[in-house]
Amino acid sequence: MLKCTNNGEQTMRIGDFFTKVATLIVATMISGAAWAQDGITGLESIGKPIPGGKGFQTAATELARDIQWLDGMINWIIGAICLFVLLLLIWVLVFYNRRANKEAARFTHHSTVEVVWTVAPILILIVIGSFSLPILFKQLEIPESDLTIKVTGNQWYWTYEYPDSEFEFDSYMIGTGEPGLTEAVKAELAEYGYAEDEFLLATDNAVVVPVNAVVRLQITGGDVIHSWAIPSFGVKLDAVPGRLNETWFAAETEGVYFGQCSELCGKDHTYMPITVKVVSQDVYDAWLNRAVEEFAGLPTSITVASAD
Ligand SMILES: [Cu+2]
Repeated sequence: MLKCTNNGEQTMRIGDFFTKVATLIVATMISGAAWAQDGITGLESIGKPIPGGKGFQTAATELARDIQWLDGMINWIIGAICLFVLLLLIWVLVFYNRRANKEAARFTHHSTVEVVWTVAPILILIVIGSFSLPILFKQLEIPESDLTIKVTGNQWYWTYEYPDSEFEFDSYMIGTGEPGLTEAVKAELAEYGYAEDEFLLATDNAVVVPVNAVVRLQITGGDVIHSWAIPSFGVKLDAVPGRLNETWFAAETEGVYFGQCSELCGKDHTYMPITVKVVSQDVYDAWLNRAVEEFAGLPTSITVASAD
C-alpha cells in the first residue's frame, strides 16, 4: 500500500515537473518570438549586395568613402601606366621591326633611360603611399568613442558584448542548419523583418548602434581566425584567438547593413553573416533598455545614493 502511494506521489511530482518544464519552454519561446523582431522596424537595407552589382556597396562611413576614393584614384594611375606601356609597345612594333629598322643599334646600356625607369616607379609609389597610408592609419587610430562593442568570432556565429551595459548575445544566421531557403526559413525571415534575398546575410540578433556614434570595435576569435567585415563601413579586421584587435566606425545613415565572416574559418564559414542596424539615438536607447532586460545586463540608468 505504502509503496503504491509513494509511486502515486512520485508520478504526480514527475507530472508537475513536466508541466513546469513545458510552461518554461513555451514562455521562453514566446519571449524569444517577441524578441525576434527586436522592436526595430522601418529601416531600409542599405549595405547589401545587389544582383549584377559591380561597384562598391554604398559608403556609410568616412572610412568607406576614403577607401572607395583611394580605389578610384589608384585605378586612374593603373590606367595611365597600362596606356603608356601599350603606346610603347605599339611604337616599338611600328618603328623597330625588321623592315622599318634594317640596321639595329648595338648599344646595351642607356644611363638616362635606366635612371628614369627606376626613379619614375619610386615616385609613383611615393604618391600612392602618401594617400593610402593616412587612410590606413585612420582606420586604426580610434577617435574618442561613444560606445564599445566586443566582437568574438566563433565556429560559426558571432558573439557581441556591450561592456558598458554588461550584456552579451550570440548572433546566428537566420536559417542556420536548414538545407536552404525553405518555406520555414522564408517565414522566419519575414518574422524578423528581412527580405528573402537577405537570406545568408540576415541574423537573429543584429548589432544595434546609434547613428553618427563613434563605435569602438574590439575584435577577437574564440576558436580559429575569423574576420569581421561590413563593406559599407569600410571595416574588415581579423578576429584572432588570444589577441584583441581594435578598429572603429561611425555610420552616418540609418539603415540595415550586412557583412560576412571574411576569413576562411571552417565548413560553415559561409553561414556566419553580420547584421548591423544603425538607428536614431531614441530608438537605440529604447533597444538598449530591452536588451539589458533580455540579456540580463546592467540597467542603463543607475541611481546612486548621495553621500549626504
Ligand atoms: Cu568565421
